[in-house]
Amino acid sequence: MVDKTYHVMGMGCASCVTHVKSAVKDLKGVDICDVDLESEEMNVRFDENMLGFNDIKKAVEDAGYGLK
Ligand SMILES: [Cu+2]
Repeated sequence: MVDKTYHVMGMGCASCVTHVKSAVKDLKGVDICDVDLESEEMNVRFDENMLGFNDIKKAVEDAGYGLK
C-alpha cells in the first residue's frame, strides 16, 4: 500500500467531494480516499500492484473532474 496526495480540480461543493470520493473508492485496490474541498487535496491509500495514478485520474475524470 502507498499513500499519495493529488490535486483535484473542478469541485465546487460538498456533493462534488462525495462524487469524487465514491468514484475513487469504487476502484479495486483503493483502501482509503479522503478529499478536502477547501485545499482540493485528495489523499489516497492504494495497492500499487493493482492500480496507479492513471487509473485514479481516469475515475476522477469520468466523474467530471480533473486530477493532477
Ligand atoms: Cu458540487
